[in-house]
Amino acid sequence: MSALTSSIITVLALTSSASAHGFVRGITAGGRYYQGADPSFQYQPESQRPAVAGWSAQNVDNGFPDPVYNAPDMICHKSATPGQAFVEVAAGSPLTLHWNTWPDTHKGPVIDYLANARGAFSSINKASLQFVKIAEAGLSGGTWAADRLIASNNSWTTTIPSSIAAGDYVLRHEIIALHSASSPGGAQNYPQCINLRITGGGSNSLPSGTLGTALYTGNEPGIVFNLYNNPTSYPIPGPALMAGGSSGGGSASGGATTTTARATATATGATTTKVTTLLTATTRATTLVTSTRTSSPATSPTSGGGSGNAAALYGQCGGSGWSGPTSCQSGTCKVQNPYYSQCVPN
Ligand SMILES: [Cu+2]
Repeated sequence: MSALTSSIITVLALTSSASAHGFVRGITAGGRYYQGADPSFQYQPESQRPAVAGWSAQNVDNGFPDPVYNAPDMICHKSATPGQAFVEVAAGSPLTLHWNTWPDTHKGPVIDYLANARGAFSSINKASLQFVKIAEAGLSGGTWAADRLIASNNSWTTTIPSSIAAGDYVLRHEIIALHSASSPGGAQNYPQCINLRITGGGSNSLPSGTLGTALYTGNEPGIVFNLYNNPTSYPIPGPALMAGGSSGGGSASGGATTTTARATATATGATTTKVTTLLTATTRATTLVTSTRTSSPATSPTSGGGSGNAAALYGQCGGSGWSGPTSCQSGTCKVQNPYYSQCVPN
């Protein structure tokens, strides 16, 4: 073909590969579902935006911050500001992050970092957060972590190390897409920050770590990487995994099984039974992480589970494309914007 035609095709290919990625639409921990920061919240007046644990950012395009690794946008995504709520999770227990979607072209690692919040969530200075890597997964048995995430209904489960001290923290959950990473500046980082209130635990309050602007240089072999020559190994970038962190984890079924075991404490052997066999008998939370490949909002669980098909307080109850519950276990379903209705207190 002509040079012109081929360059047009190249532009189109680049455009489409950069058009459909995702964000964390919800978090499950301790048997509860928490709403994430939906980028479409920014279309509503500030006073009416739902208070959520996820940090909001300028990612309505589902995109990624510029690959400038020492820039503040690399900390928690573009122009990110702290969430106003938090997810409560016990040290040593799993937490599942539900992405709205993830394209199978965007292969790469999934990494989780934790930083001590050093005060109230509302007054966090993101530039001073010091992150410690608590979990990492790259290429394992020929399968990319991002593909395992897709296969788990676009969800990823990480475990809070049991040594972490009770307190307030920020989780930096990240997928790095490597489809254009064969040269510097081509990797796409998708950091998503979530406020966590950790309970129980040990004595490690993560007094120090790595600034979000110093996690990567942009030139290390895990950021510059050729995806297309059948690699058998992949060097996960970033600071070292903490002692007691999890490597290669991210099984959504692991988290679901634990959640199920907790939700159905009387069901003996729940933790050893296959999740698929639990599907018929247990909670909506289990259904979410084990059901269809595409992350349909219809499978969204609700806080506390149970209670039939009604959404929990602060859960989603409507919006464009929404096929989940449209009634509320408590409160009233309020239209927040064309994309999101939420159960709010009466
Ligand atoms: Cu993309």
